[in-house]
Amino acid sequence: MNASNFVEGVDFSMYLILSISVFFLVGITVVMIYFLFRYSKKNNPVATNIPHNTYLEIVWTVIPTILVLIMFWYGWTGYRPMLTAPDDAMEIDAIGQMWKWTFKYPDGKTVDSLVIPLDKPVKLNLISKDVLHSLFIPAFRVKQDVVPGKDYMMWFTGQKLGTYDILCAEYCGQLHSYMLSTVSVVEQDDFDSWLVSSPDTSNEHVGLTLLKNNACLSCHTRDGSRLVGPSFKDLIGRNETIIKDGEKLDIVVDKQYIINKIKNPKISGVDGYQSGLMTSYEDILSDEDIDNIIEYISTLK
Ligand code: HEC
Ligand SMILES: [Cu+2]
Repeated sequence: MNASNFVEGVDFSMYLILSISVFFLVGITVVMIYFLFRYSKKNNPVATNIPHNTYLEIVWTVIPTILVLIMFWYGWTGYRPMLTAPDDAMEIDAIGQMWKWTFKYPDGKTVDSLVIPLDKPVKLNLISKDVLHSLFIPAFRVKQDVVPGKDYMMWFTGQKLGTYDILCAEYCGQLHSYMLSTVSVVEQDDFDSWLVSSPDTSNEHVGLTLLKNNACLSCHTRDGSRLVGPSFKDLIGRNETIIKDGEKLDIVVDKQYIINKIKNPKISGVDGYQSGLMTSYEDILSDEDIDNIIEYISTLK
């Protein structure tokens, strides 16, 4: 059984086009080498002038036309079913942001890696929070751009139990290659119990869970090392230079500064870091969430 319902159509047209191409590559090369000897000056001292050959010209027009149409036909029939998802498909939001995939199920369950039931069509609504991404599941033979402000979707049916890679296939900045995830195809029963289970975050600080779920840790570390953004370690009370309205300003980081930064990151930049990468979390995090984040950050010493 193939990993998804699209493997057969995509692979067939791939192998068809590849075989036709290999056939002509080898065929033309062989004929070319043969002609090189057969019509060399030694073997064929007097050249024949052939002005026209209607029969040959019809043959080399009609045959390639048919071949191209065959390639088109199988390419199209492999691709067309991808354009319309079945009505009974389970809809999941797939959210791309620098540099993390997040998947949100109809009941609100939000996870980093996709889990889907065997033999059930799944439709992913592709949403980008910032720049162009592209959701690519090689084993399923599906790939679709994720464009901010546009409603794109992809659908598929997982037909073989297993775990398959998910990648971002559109260069989206420095840590593009970190946008890895997986899709696990499981039995319906296992899916049902997985869906109602909640991940074990009981002994994790709420603030840390929030940092993980909102991709903050793709850009900020907890151990003092520099990533795309400044580390959260020793952040509160840190003396630093920020850039506001084109001017440098020395500040001491406090709670209010962090709140402003999370709600409206573009209001100021941090000296030595590229600004404009962080997007606003004003509509995503509640004031309570932000309090929890700050409380957690203040423990990072
Ligand atoms: C795409 C990368 C990215 C993500 C995701 C991101 N940030 Fe940032 N953040 C940055 C960069 C870059 C800076 C520094 C430049 C600037 O201020 O624009 C920054 C600055 C900050 C600052 C100010 C730090 C300082 O030293 O002044 C805070 C606080 C912060 N981010 C918190 C967060 C939180 C909380 C989240 C998640 C809810 C988050 N960031 C998500 C890239 C990111
Ligand atoms: Cu990406």
